[in-house]
Amino acid sequence: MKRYILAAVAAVGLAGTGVSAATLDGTFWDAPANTFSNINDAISYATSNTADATFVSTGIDYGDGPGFGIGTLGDFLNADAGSITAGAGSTNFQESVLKLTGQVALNFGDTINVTSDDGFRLFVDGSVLSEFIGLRGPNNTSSATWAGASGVYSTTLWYFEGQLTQAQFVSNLGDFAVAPIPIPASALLLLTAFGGLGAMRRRRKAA
Ligand SMILES: [Ca+2]
Ligand SMILES: [Ca+2]
Repeated sequence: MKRYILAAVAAVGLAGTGVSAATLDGTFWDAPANTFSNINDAISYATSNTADATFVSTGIDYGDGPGFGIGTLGDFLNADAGSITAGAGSTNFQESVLKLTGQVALNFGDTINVTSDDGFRLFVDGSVLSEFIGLRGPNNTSSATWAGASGVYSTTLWYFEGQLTQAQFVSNLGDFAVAPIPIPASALLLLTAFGGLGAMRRRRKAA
């Protein structure tokens, strides 16, 4: 009996170590000039081409430097530049696509803001919550309010930089990010482990 409890506790401990910091996973595609000027074409490009880099997003505060100038992906990502894992492709930021994915804990009435140059599309729980389709200049913000139930949801935030001379991507979405295995899941695992123990004991009695 004691052995099985220890095993259950060990299982919970392992789940605990699997919990990463509350970040979003970033993917980057550099595109040739004049490939897209709206978010639909940008997402199509990304989904049919190999990504050029990945990174870890600790907070979406990108390209907000002097003049919103365009350089490399590293220039754009500011504090997250150190997390970039580049492939063989270019990391030039002019005409490119970013995809951020992860999980967010949202309460009814939470507001998510996205300031972008150029467009973006925000998915929460598989549905579009907010978007800006085309090109626009810096410091333009789209806001959306979460009207669903409070809970933890998957999210994907697409962004593209079009042909224009500036780039910016700022959002509070990262503030809602939660680890892939939140504490309730660990508690569930503990219950499952003890449930399994009960089944084991029942099987033993039957034998
Ligand atoms: Ca490009
Ligand atoms: Ca732009």
